[in-house]
Amino acid sequence: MPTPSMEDYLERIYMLIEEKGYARVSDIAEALEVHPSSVTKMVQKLDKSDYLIYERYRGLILTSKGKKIGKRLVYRHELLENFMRIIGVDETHIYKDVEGIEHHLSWDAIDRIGDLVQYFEEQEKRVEDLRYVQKRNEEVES
Ligand SMILES: [Mn+2]
Repeated sequence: MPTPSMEDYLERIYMLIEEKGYARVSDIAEALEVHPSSVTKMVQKLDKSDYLIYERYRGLILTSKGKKIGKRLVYRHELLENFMRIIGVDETHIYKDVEGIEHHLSWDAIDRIGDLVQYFEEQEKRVEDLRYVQKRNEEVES
């Protein structure tokens, strides 16, 4: 199992390759706001664990294992953002909140959140009902 930090890298590398067709050390460093030397270290670690193949002057490619996990990690992040949006979390908090929890949930919990998101998406009325409850709670608080 990848560590939370390895997960952050795999998620970001998968996204960069999806968007640009490649992921350079400098792009990864910029995206994760870390020093390029940290990226090189981690990329070597990910290579050792067979998530990717790294060649100093040719860049990196994800192995099938790396692709499979990267795809799930990107899905997980997007699902949790959708979840936050549906339950009404303010847009300014969503990204940071997801970054804070994504590594700490079981895949069981992720799948159950997936069901819940689907439950709300299937009928707009369910989201409206939730907003009604939230409005009522706000009125009680004030
Ligand atoms: Mn993330």
